[in-house]
Amino acid sequence: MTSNSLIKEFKQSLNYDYGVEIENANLKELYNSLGKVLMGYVNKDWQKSIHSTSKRVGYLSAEFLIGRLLYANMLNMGVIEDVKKALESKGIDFNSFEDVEDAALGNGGLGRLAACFLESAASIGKKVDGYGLRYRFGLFKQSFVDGFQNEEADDWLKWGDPFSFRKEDESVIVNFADYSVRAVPYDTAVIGYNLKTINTLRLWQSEAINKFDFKAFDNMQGLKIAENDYKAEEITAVLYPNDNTYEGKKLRLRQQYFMVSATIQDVVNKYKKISNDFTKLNEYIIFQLNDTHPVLAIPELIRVLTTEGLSFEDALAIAKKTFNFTNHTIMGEALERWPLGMIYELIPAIGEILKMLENDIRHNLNDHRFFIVRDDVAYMANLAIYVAGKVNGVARIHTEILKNDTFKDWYEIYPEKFVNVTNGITPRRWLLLNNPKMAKEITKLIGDKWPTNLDSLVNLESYINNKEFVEAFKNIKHENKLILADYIKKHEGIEIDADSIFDIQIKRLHEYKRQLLNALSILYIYFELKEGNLKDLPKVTFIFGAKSAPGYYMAKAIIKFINEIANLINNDQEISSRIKVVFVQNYNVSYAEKLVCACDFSEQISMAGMEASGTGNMKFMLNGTPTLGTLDGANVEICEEAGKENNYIFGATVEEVKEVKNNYNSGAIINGNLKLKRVVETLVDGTFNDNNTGVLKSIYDTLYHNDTYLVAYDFASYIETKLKAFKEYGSNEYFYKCLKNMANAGKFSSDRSIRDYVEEIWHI
Ligand code: 26Q
Repeated sequence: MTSNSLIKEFKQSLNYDYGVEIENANLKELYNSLGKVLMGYVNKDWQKSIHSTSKRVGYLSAEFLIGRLLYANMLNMGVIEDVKKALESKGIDFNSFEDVEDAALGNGGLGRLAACFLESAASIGKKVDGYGLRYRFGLFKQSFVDGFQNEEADDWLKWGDPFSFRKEDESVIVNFADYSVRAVPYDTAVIGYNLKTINTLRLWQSEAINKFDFKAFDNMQGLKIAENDYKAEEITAVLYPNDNTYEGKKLRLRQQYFMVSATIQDVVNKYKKISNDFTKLNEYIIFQLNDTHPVLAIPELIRVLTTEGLSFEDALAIAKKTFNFTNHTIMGEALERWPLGMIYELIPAIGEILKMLENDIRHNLNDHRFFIVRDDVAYMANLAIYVAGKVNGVARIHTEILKNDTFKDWYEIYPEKFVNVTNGITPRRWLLLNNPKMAKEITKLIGDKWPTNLDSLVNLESYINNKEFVEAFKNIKHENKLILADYIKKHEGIEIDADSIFDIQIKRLHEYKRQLLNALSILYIYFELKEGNLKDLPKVTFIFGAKSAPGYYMAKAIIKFINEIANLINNDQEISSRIKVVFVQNYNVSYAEKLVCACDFSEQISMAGMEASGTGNMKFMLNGTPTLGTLDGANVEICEEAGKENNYIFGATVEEVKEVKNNYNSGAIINGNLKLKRVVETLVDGTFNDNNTGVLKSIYDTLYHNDTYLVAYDFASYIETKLKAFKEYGSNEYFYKCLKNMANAGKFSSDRSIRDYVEEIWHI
């Protein structure tokens, strides 16, 4: 491809699709035509891959948090420079597509992991296809009104979706007891780096079977048609905005079954074209279940195979060779369970199969600790563990907790099933794309192979004390901070100083992630400054980004609290020149790309034992940022790789947490620490205004009487470590830590994760 041929095709596409000249096309038209032209370059290779019959993996996930595809695809196709040149020759700003909405078809970590995994698999040449749901509305758009979270529908398709193709012919029918719907697949190419291979993300959209039923129309039943359309389209209308909490809604169950039934039918239909021996299905495809959300695929496969004439026993034996299961949560209350009554109401055949599975478990294990259905409730994790060949956690400490705690009994009888696969992130999006200047500097020193061989970053070790390299690192980080400051000015209307420390916590809002601990520490620092203490504290900008589930009262309260703190501090003439607080609105993948490369301290402060892995922590590390955090999730392995002494670690360990919880009284800790008490009292002493909602009082009460996540306990060590970190900022020691982290981030490439899955689980 050259920029000349690109321009020619671009013009043609604009002409065919929109009837406009390039000079008069609007942004949406330019975006869609450019996307289609790019697809034109890969479609042939993609078709080849689609029609291959080699063993593949189906990655089943209710979420794929893709973000923006245009730039990532151009990067992996190696055409960024050509496209830039072509656009600029026509006076179009290459960056203008940054206004295009993210595809936010996921909540957070689990959904973003699925997106990184698909990109990695394509980049290392493994056939892994994604199957999920094409939500009409993705994760809500967030804004703040009076400091409270406000949600609006995420109409991502208003920009068009040039990277997907509707495959009408491959539609299937999904049957529920009360009505049936059509599942229409939309395929998106997953383009590997340097076009290594091209895989497919297939997202199912629900539609009415007969869009236009003219008979009904003749009979004056126009309204009925609308109702049918609504009931069908409702299924994939919107992504549930919960993250790490379970919600047992009927529509959610419908979504899950819709997704897995369409996928299983699709795969079985294709398999039947090449073989009629279902006992060898697992030589054609292996399914990876991304948490319990797609676990109904197990009874659905059994159902479909029995309709093909197999016995239940034979079908189950095939399922046992075909499915593997990844767990992403430790919290018991987040584990999915469905009332059998609800299952019977919507999908009675699946209810029957679940009962048969329960009988099977009784027959084989005959132990009350092991069950799939109990008291008329189906336990999805138990089902997954019983049938799956392999069960994996997502970081070493997490897998250990699964084995010794969450699924202890299961581990006892099936020790060989449990394996660890530590999460990873794609270095293409999370260094090459988001931090091009740093990427260029790295390539200058160690060559250009690192994006597909991230372990080779360790070759940077020999430059860690090289003055020139350290200078370059400093300058690039500073430039990235300027860009972020500009962006924040534009989007939040707040001015921040790129010469200040950027201390960043970005992730979903959850009590266990302890944004509250961070907030209290900021208030602590504020009061210290007010009193004339902390004389040599450098200037700091505290940045938050987080969405709360709309129904999560405490999380929303904490958002309000942090916004009130920002208000107080940013408007305090005396203090606002020394510290500032910014809570960015609508934190998403694209915002993350800007924040991750402009950060000085990465806040990873969950209570130990709670964060399964974390992946944001890896993104910061890869961009040369030390972690300020607890020994939780993948932080443990980050410390192992980069050195604990090169990060800022504080707080109770998993063992200490257990110990402390035996006999914990947060009130006593607060009352025993006057500075902590002063900070906590602001929640009730009129310092802040919560518009008489009582949300701040709720936080206060929780801290005193219900401090499940040991905020009070870890407060002192957090403050100590944080202040030490700030003091060290800018020194040689500090930059040494930054570079140590970058040079040792190799393990956290999702290419490595995929290779682990291939070797330990998939064998493709
Ligand atoms: C379940 C039932 C009904 C509605 C929603 C849900 C639901 C949705 C999303 C439950 C959980 C999730 C998401 C969980 C998640 O993102 N977990 C994170 O997974 C990451 C990738 O493995 C880890 O790095 C994080 O530690 C973990 O919190």
